[in-house]
Amino acid sequence: MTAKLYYYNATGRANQIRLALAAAGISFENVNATYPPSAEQRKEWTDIGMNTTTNVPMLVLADGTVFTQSTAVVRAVARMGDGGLMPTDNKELYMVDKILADCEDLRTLAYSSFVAFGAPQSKADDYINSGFAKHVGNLERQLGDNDFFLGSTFSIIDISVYDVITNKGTDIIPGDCLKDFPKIKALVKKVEEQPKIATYLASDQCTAIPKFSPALLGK
Ligand SMILES: N[C@@H](CCC(=O)N[C@@H](CS)C(=O)NCC(=O)O)C(=O)O
Repeated sequence: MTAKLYYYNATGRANQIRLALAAAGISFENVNATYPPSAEQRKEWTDIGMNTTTNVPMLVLADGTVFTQSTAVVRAVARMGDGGLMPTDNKELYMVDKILADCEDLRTLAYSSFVAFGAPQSKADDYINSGFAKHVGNLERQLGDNDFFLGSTFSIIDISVYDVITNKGTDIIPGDCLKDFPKIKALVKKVEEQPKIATYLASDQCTAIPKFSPALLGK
């Protein structure tokens, strides 16, 4: 048995978990539901994840251990496998929590700006024209002149930043939304060059999943 990742045939909140699994060397299969999910589908998820709120993305390990809440799942994965993705030093652990929270703020802003999910076009335009840049600027400030957020060591932070910058930025915002952020742009390239990430990004498993598109922002 291999690990199973329950979600949709979409990048979304599962994307950073898939990238972390790949970087940790944990093989997994996607168990995709159609969107929106049916009542039967939700019941199936609830039977496994037990949450009466939300359950997907949900990771079930080969031994049956269940993980829900994407930001907790991504940390759990970083502590597993052979990727060395989670530091042990207290100051670095704070940085992990801090930057993952920064990424989550940007994800939340992006979702609330999606015309396709009911936001007015003016909100999507604000995201494109200033909201995204405000958050990326704050990430770039914290990256500074380092190769990675923890200095020279690639970690779970870089994966989460990569996910949010691509999935909620370069994939959906027309033009070069990183033109004012050369350090984050360089980080994106460095993450893509990590051997396990590069292998995953080129895999059929990854390319089969449709990326988010500018249509989400009405573009
Ligand atoms: N805070 C949760 C949010 C989960 C969530 O909103 N999941 C969405 C997809 S991104 C969903 O469709 N959930 C339906 C369900 O779990 O029943 C997380 O980060 O995992």
